[in-house]
Parts: sequence; C-alpha cells; structure tokens
Amino acid sequence: MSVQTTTTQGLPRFDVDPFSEDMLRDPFPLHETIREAGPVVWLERYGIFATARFAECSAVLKDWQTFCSGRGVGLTDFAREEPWRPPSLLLEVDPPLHDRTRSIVGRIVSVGALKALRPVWQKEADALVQRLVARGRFDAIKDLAEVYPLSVFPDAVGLPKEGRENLLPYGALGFNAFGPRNAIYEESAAAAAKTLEWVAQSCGRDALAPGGFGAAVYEAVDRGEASEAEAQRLVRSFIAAGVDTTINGLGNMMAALASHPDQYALLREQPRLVKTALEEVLRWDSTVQTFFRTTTRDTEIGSVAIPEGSKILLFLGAANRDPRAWDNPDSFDVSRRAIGHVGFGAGIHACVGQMIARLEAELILTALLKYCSRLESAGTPRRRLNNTLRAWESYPMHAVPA
Ligand code: 8QM
Repeated sequence: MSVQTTTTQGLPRFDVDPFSEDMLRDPFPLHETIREAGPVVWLERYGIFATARFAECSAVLKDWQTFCSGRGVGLTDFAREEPWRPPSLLLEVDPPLHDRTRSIVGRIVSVGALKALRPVWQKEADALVQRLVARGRFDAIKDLAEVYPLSVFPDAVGLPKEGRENLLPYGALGFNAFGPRNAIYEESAAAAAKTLEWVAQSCGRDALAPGGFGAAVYEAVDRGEASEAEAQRLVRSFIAAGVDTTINGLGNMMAALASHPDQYALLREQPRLVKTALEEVLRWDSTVQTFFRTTTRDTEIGSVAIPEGSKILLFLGAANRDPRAWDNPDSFDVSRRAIGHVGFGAGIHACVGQMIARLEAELILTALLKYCSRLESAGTPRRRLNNTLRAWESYPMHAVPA
C-alpha cells in the first residue's frame, strides 16, 4: 500500500485520509499498513492518534477513565465544537450518568425481555425468506437486509407507523457524523434535514405505542429513574443505534455467505454453527468500522506518549483482523471461535442492544438454512459509502430452494 509514512520519536505518521472514498471502499490494505507500522500511529490529516491493533483497541475501550466518551466518540471533540445533535445519553456520556441510563435501557433489551419477541420475529423471518427463496432472484440489501429489521424493530420500539421512511436517512446521517465533515457527510446531512423533526416527535411519550421499548423507557421515568427529557433522548438511541447497524450487519452476513459457498454448505451440514457464524461475520466484516475516544489525562499506549485531550481513532474492523489476535484473520471461517471480537465494542459501552442484533441475524440465517440449499451472487454488488459503517447499496443474489 503506497501511503506516506514518516516516523518521529517512534510514532509513525500518515498523511492518508481513512475517510476518503477509496479507503472506505476497500479499507483493508490501509488497515494492514497502520497495524504493522506500530501500536499507535499519528494521522496528520486530522491531527489525531489511531490504533488498528486488537490488544490496544480492547485496552482503550476497557479504560473508560482514561479514554472517555463524553467528548464524543466521533472525530468532533465536544469540548471544542458543538455536536450535530444533543449528545446520546448512552454513547456519548461517562459514568456516573452513563451507568444510570445504561441500566434503564439494559433491562429493557435484556435476554429475558426479548423472549416474547422471538416467536413473532421468527414467523416474520421465515415468511420473508420463504418468499425470497421462492422468487429465486432478489436483492439481499433492498429485499432482505433493509426489509427485515424495519418489519420487526420499529414495532418493538413502538414507533408511529407513519413516517418510518425517515429512519434510514436519519441513521445514515448519524453514522456519517462520527467521521469528518466530508462530502459523504454533507450529502447525508442534506438528505436527513427533514427527518429530525419526525425523530424528535416520535421519541415523545405520547407518540409511543404501549408495551414497546419506548414506553418502557417512560415507565422508568414514572419510577423516578430518569427525567422526561432524558427519556426522549434515550428513545432516540433506539432509532439511532438499532436500525442501520442491524440492516448493514445482515447485508454483510448475506454478502459473506454468498461469497463463501463452502461456508454456507458447512452451515447447512452443521446448523449448530449458526451462533459462531454470526460472530465471525462481525469479526470478518465489522459493521461499525471505527469509533473514537478522547483522553482525560496524559497517558501512554505501547510506550507512545498521548497527551490529555487527544482524540484516538480505534479501527475496530482492523483490530478484528489483527494477526496478533486471530489465526488466518482474513479468512471467513464459520467454525472459528470469533467470540471476543470488538465488533460490538468492549467495556462499559459494549453494545447494549447486541442481543437484539444477534436475534435478528440468527432468525434470518436459520430460515435461510431451512429454505435455501445454495446462495449465490447473481450480479455486480454496489457499495454504499458511510464514514462509520461497512455497507452495501445493492447485492443481487440467487437462492436455490432446499
Ligand atoms: C452506534 O444514539 C445513540 O445512543 C447511539 C448511536 C449509535 C450507536 C450507539 C448509540 C454503535 C451503534
């Protein structure tokens, strides 16, 4: 990979822009270059530190006292610049506030709380997959990955039926906003301008259907655990974090399977591998590619001095392919023990909704294995570029009925 590297006092320095369209389209060569250059590097373009190694990413994620989230988990330092929206009360705050909000939401999406949803979501997954397999040819993104989460998740939150077309542009903006204010960001900001009002309205107590995740947040208000304004912002987190992530995770799963027919065949033979396969998808093609932290004090990573107030970019997708942590990291192997990857983060901010994401993916994959004997790519896939998410715009597929 031909990117400029210089080194001062043991710190490799790069001029490359990881958020350029070329790098987002194929980030893996850059990941390897940065990972091999050292435990921490300096990105001249943005004046920030970065790490692409597993041990360093994990250590940073687990040390919330030194590497805080309250100054934003994107490139923008909230201590210097206005965030594009009021900060998330889960993602962009530190303890003690974080622990209170996290425990409210954690209870709402716990394994026990999701039990009742499984049969409903399973019926929906079976019907959708059966329909697509009967058709034979379909677009794994437009017809499946974008359809399934939208058919189950907004109802579970209790969002209004009207206006759900706002969810995708809002989510795309949210994830682009963690990156720089480049053309990708500006385009999605323009496309999402009209969604902000609907999102704010839909997070209010009166907009939410009884029995859903949203209403459960307001029950916490009624018990005195949060204020009405906090509840509105916590419901916003379901919208911001729960839609695009699962859509693109499912899309990446479909792409991984269609491009690895041997692995699909292995799953058909050994369906007990479904759960490990889902973790392997997240390791091999991490939906959330990057997050940032900000240092609260002078510190060190791998004997590199990091001053207080520094932004550090964590290449989660690269960490998940670090040869120091994984054998044959670039090979997609559904029988691998991929648990422990940082695709859901790590530490106190580890994805609170991960059981929802896993449930959706498990139900779709199980239905596929039941109804489809072979899954093949059937045309040229097209990428969707996003500053944070690994995403497909379109992925034509052909399914052979079982
Ligand atoms: C990313 O708004 C939020 O609370 C929020 C938004 C995005 C995420 C998490 C939380 C990690 C999926």
